[in-house]
Order: sequence, then C-alpha cells, then structure tokens
Amino acid sequence: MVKKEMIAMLLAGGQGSRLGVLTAHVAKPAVAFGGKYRIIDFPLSNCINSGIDTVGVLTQYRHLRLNTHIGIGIPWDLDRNYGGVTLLPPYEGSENADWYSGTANAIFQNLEYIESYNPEYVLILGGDHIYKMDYEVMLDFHKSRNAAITIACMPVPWEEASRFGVVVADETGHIKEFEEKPEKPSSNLASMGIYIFNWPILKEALLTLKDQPGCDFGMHVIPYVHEKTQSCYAYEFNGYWKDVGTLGSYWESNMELIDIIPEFNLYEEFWKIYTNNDMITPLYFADGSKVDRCIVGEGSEIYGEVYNSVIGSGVVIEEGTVVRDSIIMSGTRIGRNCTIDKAIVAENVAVGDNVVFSVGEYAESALNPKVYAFDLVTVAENSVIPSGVQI
Ligand code: ADQ
Ligand code: ADP
Repeated sequence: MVKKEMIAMLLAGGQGSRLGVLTAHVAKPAVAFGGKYRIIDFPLSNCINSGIDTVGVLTQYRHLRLNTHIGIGIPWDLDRNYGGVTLLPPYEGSENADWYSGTANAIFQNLEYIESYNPEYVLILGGDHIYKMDYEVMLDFHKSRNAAITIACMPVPWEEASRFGVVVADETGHIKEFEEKPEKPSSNLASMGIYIFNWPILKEALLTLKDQPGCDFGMHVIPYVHEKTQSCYAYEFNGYWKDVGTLGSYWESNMELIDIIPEFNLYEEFWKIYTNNDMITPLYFADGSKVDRCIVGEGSEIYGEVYNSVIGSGVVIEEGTVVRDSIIMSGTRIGRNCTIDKAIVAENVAVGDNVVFSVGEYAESALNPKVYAFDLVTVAENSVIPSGVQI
C-alpha cells in the first residue's frame, strides 16, 4: 500500500455542553455555522486545501447528524478508495473499551487505522474551531525544526490563558515549558490544540500511557513527550481562530461574518470552505421585504425584514416580522408579525405569529423547557413556539 506522509485525526467527540440546547441533539462539530456550513467544515476544508487526503474523524456523542453530513466525503473531495474521510466511532477498531475516555485515548483506540497508512506524521485536530490554516506550512516548520511535536499556538488575552494549554518558547519556537490549563499561567501563548507528531513518537507515547485514565493530549501526552524528547516546538499562527464553544462566542463569530470586511472571509477563492448542502431552490425576496447586512442561505423566502443576521438555507420569514442580530438556522419558519432580537434559533423550528424573542430575563418556561433566555434567546432544534409567546 502507498504510504501517506501525513494523515489527520480530527477529534469530534467532545460533549459541547457549553453550547446548551444547540448540542442537545447534535455533536458540536455538526452545529450549523455561517448560514450554510457546519463547524466541522472548517477543519475538513483546511485538510483538503492543505493537500491532506486522509482524515479520520473520531466521533462519539450524538454523531448521527455528523455521519449524515460527512457521508463519504464528496463535498470535500475526500471520497477515496484509499484514504479519504473515515468516521471512527469508539466501537470500531477498539480493543476493549467502548468509549473514548479522553482525546489521546481516542487516538489510541484507533492505532490500527493509523498504522494502515504507515504515516510519517500525524496531525491532530479539534473539531470546534473556526479558522483557516495551511497545515502543509506547519509541516514544513515541523520538519525544519526536526521536531518531535509541533503545537500550533496563538497569543490570547492574559485573563483567558488559564483555559488553554500554554507554552513558553524561545525565538526559534523551541518549547521550554508546557502547562495544561494552569491556574497561574506563565505565558499567554496558547496551544490551539492542533499538533503534528512524528508518528513513531506519538505511538510510543500512546502505548506507554495507555492505562492512564482519561488519557488526554494536553494533560498527559504532551508533558510526556516534552519531558522525554525536549524537542517540542511552537508554531505561531497569526490568523483568525475562534473557539465557538460557548453561546456567546458562537453568536459573536457568526456576527463577525457579516462585517463589510470580515476578519474571517468566507468569500476567498483561494481557500474555499466546502460543505454538504442539498438545497436546490433559489432565494426569494418578496415585495416589500428588506434585507440589510445579512448572510442568507439558498432556498430561503423572506417576506419580512432582516437586519444584521445570519440566516440558513430554506428559512421562511413571514410578512410583518422583523429579525435583528440573530442566527436563524436552516429549515426554520418564523410566522407573521414577530420580533426576533438577538436570538439563536436552531434548525427546523416552527415559530408562530406575533412571537417576541428579545433579551429578557431567564425564562425556562413551563411552555417549553428547551427555551432559555440569557443575554441571547436560544431555541433548540425542532421546537414549536406557539403564536403570541414572548421571551
Ligand atoms: P480543550 O479545549 O479542553 O483543550 P478538549 O476537551 O481536549 O479541548 O477537546 C479537544 C477536541 O477533542 C474537541 O474538538 C473535542 O470535541 C474533542 N474531544 C474531546 N474529548 C474527546 C473524546 N473523548 N473523543 C473524541 N474527541 C474528543 C485542548 C488542549 C489545550 C488547548 C485547547 C485549545 O488540551 O491545551 O489549549 O484544546 O482549544
Ligand atoms: P464542553 O465543555 O462544552 O462540553 P467539549 O467537551 O467539546 O465542550 O470540550 C471543551 C473542553 O474545553 C471542556 O473540557 C472544557 O473544560 C474546556 N474549556 C475550554 N474553554 C473553556 C471555558 N471558557 N470555560 C470552561 N471550560 C472550557
């Protein structure tokens, strides 16, 4: 079999509990983003744009949507006989466990998959960040330093540093210290959770640490390899990179897409983001409709007014309704004369007439336990909101 120089392992098995109702039924990487995409489209597109054609996707929680979305990988040109994209749920190829107890344990349970490609390098990716990165450039850096591991890193505000792995590195990128989520960080250069490993080194570490409960990259594997090889490097990334792990950051990064010159641009020809979209009908703007500063997906029908919003595909916004600063996901219908302000309405929701969503107080209503209001009104997918409801 042909050897692959580098394959990617995309970790898509986190719980994503901080996204609340948005991940009640779907895995975080499968959550819609930017109108027509899902979060996982970003790392998957980065792979193919970087020339990586073999990607294992490690799934576990609520992975049905993820499976349907990825399918055999056609939109990303990852439908291959050898390589391509492979979904790797815990029960396949695992020796004795039926659950990925940690990120490194997930990789350990798929040793055979990796071995079948006999790679020199393995790229480990998370499934919950929005960014564009050329992993090939990172690999060149890795080779030039003769590194055991290269960790993609980015400076973050000091007050946020303690929720990341942080590194202290010299000007060549050589890592002197690595600490996973330290209480008192000694640096604000954060690990992005993107690693290139020399495969023999990663394999040795996984076999050594295999009995470690909840074996994790940040907690166990990186400290182990750092200690052992003293050859870990930080690859500094300076582009846009956003953790969409909380409702606030999720909303904010969607809103950033509609800036006139967005910091994160979906329209760049040289780095396309691919997705699976079966919507075939065109967009329709009715007489008297108003749409200002929005992204709107195909197949949507707008009869009302929409401002500063990200609208998915196949969304219907009826007459007399005003939507502002909101994310409305695919397949949702909003009735007449509604006011929707600063809301995240998930997929296939049916909202009646004269409904008001505006930033109110906490409202876990008797009406529908899936509806919450923080500083955003968030509605779970497939919910039905009867006419006249005010949140
Ligand atoms: P965390 O943000 O805590 O830290 P982590 O929980 O390790 O991230 O999840 C990383 C990725 O793996 C996510 O995409 C998640 O969905 C997935 N994942 C989590 N558990 C999994 C499991 N059991 N099986 C499969 N997939 C799983 C990491 C690093 C930090 C770094 C941040 C950057 O540990 O050092 O700073 O990422 O966000
Ligand atoms: P969640 O924590 O929403 O369930 P994941 O399981 O996908 O999400 O993994 C995210 C991991 O990131 C969690 O283990 C969590 O501890 C950590 N984390 C990252 N950023 C933060 C943050 N701002 N606050 C708390 N935990 C965070």
